[in-house]
Amino acid sequence: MKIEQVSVTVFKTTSNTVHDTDGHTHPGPEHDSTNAMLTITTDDGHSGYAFGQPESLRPYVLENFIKKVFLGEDPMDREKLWQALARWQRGSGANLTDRTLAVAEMALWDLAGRKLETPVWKLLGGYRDSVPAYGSTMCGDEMKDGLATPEDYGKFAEWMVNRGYRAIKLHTWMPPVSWAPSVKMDIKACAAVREAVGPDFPLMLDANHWYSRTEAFELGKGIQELGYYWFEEPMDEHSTESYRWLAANLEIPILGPEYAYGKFHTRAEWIATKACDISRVGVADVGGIGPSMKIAHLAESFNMDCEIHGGGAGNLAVLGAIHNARWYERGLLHPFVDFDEVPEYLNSPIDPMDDDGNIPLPTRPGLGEDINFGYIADNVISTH
Ligand code: LLH
Ligand code: MG
Repeated sequence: MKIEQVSVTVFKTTSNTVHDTDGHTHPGPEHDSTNAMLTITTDDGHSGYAFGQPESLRPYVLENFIKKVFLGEDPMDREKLWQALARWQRGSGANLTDRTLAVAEMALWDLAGRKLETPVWKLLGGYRDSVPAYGSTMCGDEMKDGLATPEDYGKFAEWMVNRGYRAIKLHTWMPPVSWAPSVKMDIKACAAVREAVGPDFPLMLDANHWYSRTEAFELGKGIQELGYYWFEEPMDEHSTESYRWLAANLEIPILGPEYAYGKFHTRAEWIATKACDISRVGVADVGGIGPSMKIAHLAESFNMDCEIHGGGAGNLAVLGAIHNARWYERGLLHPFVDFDEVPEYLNSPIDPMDDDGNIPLPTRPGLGEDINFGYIADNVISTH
């Protein structure tokens, strides 16, 4: 079996979220948006699919890197193909990103699963057939009845508990919110949520990512008194030493790194230098499912949990195959956004959640996405 064709379909979608000037997601007016589907097909008629941002799969990237590495190769040689792409990143002039690697590698996994008629999480070695979810809020805003005040967070937390979420993570206010960041306001929001959900409900905080050490320390102390379960990314993650200092000075577990570059190498440094108590990986952050599994296993060797950043098919596959992660991150949630609405390019959601806060692992072969090929065909913007 050889890869015969690799192509990208860019198509129109509808979105009701927007990004601010720091890249945070917020509710917005309904507007046209775009998505891209990478398709890999073999000489014996098998296909694999994965979705990504059109910019990560633009013609230059497809022609100069993905096709050059993939065409004519056995799609089951995932490690060989991933290593070839990962090595090429250094000399790619920053064109080949971890996000591109992740989409390309996920399409290989999807192809393998479809060919073998098995879900990817089972190919990886199944551990569980469902996973509890935590509700992960959007960052704070200045919208009336949105996430503008500590009381708004408290009210929304009550809604999340009633919806079934098994834990809650707050993203609090960050620039460009006019008065943010504010340690005092973050602690007030965390206190309002604790008050709303009671003393035993698991809560986590992912606050402004650019606090100083002293600010991070003050905030960490505040939420450890409120019985929060983990403290995530309060400072720039490229300073491992700052996190080592924070972890040494606080009792609350420090989780990370989430966005720091360097894949498993960076996670290993954080664990070895005691910069974190819980490791962190997301398939889009580290270049795919394979490297995510390496990181989860690395953490396991240190008796450490490794919590998964973000949702979607790839992250679910990893969660289905590891034991050292407690929750699926479902979101980002906001009072104005119906997260249960199915995106038009799918026939059913990848992460439906029952009233007890459980997400079943998909039973479809491959990554398990129920792709609406008809919608995509009707809304093509370009193919390459
Ligand atoms: O800053 C943000 O908008 C969020 O932190 C976002 O990146 C989210 O993906 C996250 O960190 N989840 O854990
Ligand atoms: Mg985070």
